[in-house]
Amino acid sequence: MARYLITGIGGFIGSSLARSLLSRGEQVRGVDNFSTGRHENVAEIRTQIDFREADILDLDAMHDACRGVDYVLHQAAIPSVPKSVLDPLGSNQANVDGTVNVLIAARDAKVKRVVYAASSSAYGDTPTLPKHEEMTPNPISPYAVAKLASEHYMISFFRCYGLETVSLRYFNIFGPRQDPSSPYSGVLAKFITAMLRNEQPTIYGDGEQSRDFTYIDNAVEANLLACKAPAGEAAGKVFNVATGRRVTLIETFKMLQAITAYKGQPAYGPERSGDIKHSLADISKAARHLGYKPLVNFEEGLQRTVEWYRKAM
Ligand code: UD2
Repeated sequence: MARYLITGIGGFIGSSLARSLLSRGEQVRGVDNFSTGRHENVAEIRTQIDFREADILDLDAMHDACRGVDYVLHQAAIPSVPKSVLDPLGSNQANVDGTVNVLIAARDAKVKRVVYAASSSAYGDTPTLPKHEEMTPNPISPYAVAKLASEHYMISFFRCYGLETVSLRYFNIFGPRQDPSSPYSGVLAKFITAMLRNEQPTIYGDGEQSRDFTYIDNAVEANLLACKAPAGEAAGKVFNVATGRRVTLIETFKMLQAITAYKGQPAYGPERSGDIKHSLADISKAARHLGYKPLVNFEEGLQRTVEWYRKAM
C-alpha cells in the first residue's frame, strides 16, 4: 500500500483519482482550497481520506501535506482558457507558483514521484495533426503558457534535484462530477446539463472546431501507469493523454441529441479569444513508455457521463 497526495482533490479529476486509488486499497491524502473544487465531490469519501483544506500557494501547508507521501498527483489548478485571458496573474499564481511550491515540498519530503496534470493547450494552434510531444510548443492563452511553464519546472526538478516527475498532457478530459455551473466549465459538462434541462447550449465560433475529448477513466489510468512505470521510461518526460480521435462540436452536439433526446438547435456566439481550432493527440509515446491505451472510447464516455448527470440533477 502506498500513500498518495492529490492536490485539487475537490476537483472532478482529483476526486476521480481518489476514488480509484481508494478502490485499490491505497492511502489517499488530499488538499484543496475549493476555489474551483467542490465539497460535494469529496463528501462521499471524506471519512476514507486524510483531507486538508489548504492552498498550494501556502508552502508550509504543502510541506506538511507531502510528509510521508510516496506519490504526488498534482491536479490543483485554475483551469480555463477564457478565465486566464481575463486574469493572467491569477492563472500564473495558481498554475505556476503553486506548482513550484508543490515541487519544493515534494523534493524536501523525498517523495518518489510527482505526476502533473499538464495540458494539450501547450501545443496551441499548430496546423500539424496529430500533435506529438516532440513538436515545439506554441501556447496561445495565458493558461496554456502557465501549464507549459509548469511542465518545464517538472523537468527542471528532475534534472536539478533528481525528483522523478512526469507530465501528462491531458486532452479535454470529461466525465461525471465535472462542474457545469461556471461560464468557464468544460463544454461537455455544459452541453449535457443544458440539454437534459431542455435548455439551448451555445457554440462559440462555427462549431467546426474539434477536440480529442478524453473520458476520465483514461486519465485516471494514465496517472496510475505514470506512477508505476520504471524511472527510465517515465521520469522527466511529457506524455499526451488522449484517445487519438477528434470530433467537432457540431458532431458532438448531434451525438448528445441522440443520447438526451434534446430536440432544439444550438445557439451560436462569437469565437473565444485564445481558443484553438483543432486538437488531436498522437498517443504512441504514452503507449510505448507507460503501456497506456484508452480504456473507454468517446461514445461510451458520453453515455456514461449523460447517465451520471441524469441521476445527479
Ligand atoms: C483547454 C485544453 C484542455 C484543458 C482545458 C482546461 C485545448 C485544446 N484543450 O480546453 O486540455 O486543459 O483547457 O480548461 O487547449 N465551447 C462552446 N460552448 C461552451 C463552452 C465551450 O462552444 O459553452 C467551445 C470552446 O470555445 C472551445 C471548445 O468548446 O472551442 C472546448 O472548450 P472547453 O472550455 O471545454 O475546453 P478547451 O478546449 O478550451
